[in-house]
Amino acid sequence: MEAEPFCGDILLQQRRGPVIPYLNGSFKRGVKIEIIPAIDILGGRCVRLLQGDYAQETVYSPDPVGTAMRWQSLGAPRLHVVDLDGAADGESVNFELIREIANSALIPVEVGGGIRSMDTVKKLLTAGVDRVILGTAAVENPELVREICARYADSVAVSIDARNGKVATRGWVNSTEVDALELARSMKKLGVRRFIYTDISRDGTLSEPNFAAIRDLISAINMPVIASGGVSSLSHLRLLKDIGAEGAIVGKAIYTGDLNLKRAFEELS
Ligand code: AMZ
Repeated sequence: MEAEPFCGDILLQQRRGPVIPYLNGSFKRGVKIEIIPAIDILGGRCVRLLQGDYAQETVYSPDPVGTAMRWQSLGAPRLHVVDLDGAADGESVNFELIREIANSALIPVEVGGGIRSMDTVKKLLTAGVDRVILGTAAVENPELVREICARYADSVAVSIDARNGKVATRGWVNSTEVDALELARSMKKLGVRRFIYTDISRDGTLSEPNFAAIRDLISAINMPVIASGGVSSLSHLRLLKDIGAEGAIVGKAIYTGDLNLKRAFEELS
């Protein structure tokens, strides 16, 4: 069935940032990598959690919009914004802040956390968000993912958030027995064209990414994969590029200064 027209679609097309077509050859796997600063919002502030644990929060700024502008001014090609309240509550909680970031930024903004309905997807895309990230919905409501992709496939990424290879949902508080690779394969069949893989046990630890899991995912699905969790040095970014990740999300390391973001953009973007 053909999707009915949506008046925000034209607006979206205009706002959408540079496209990196992956499978038609203009994005060359292993040649470059999109380095994407993360802005995690909890209670209106910019925070980092340790391994996604809401009880282990470090506040880095009271001003997520200012933080977004800072990463943009250093040369970020895209921003990764997570509504942590939203992920826990199942709805977009920090919507006004996200709208402000999307409207202030000149670069594309991807957003995850609490996106569990078509209405929320429309609201975010209409507010200027470039890409919506679906996590819990992929496990709990695959039919919704299919419907969203039927309409907005280029503006969707599914987040595979895994602990020991099994997917966690609802702010990562809920552990499931769903296998990460199986979920990715089934989402690809539903029309998902891009994935974000987060290794929860690495997230916020400044350790290193789970290279093996990322490589396995890329070879299992042969689709763009953005790596997340533990990315904290230039050598991690180089290796992720070499194994064919389309992008890498950098979080704690850019807030602590462990990773020199400007240099990373210059060398690898
Ligand atoms: O840190 C966490 N506890 C956390 C987190 N960063 N919980 C969820 N998320 C992110 C996922 C994805 O980007 O990595 O939120 C998004 C998924 O949200 P949802 O509501 O779709 O499961």
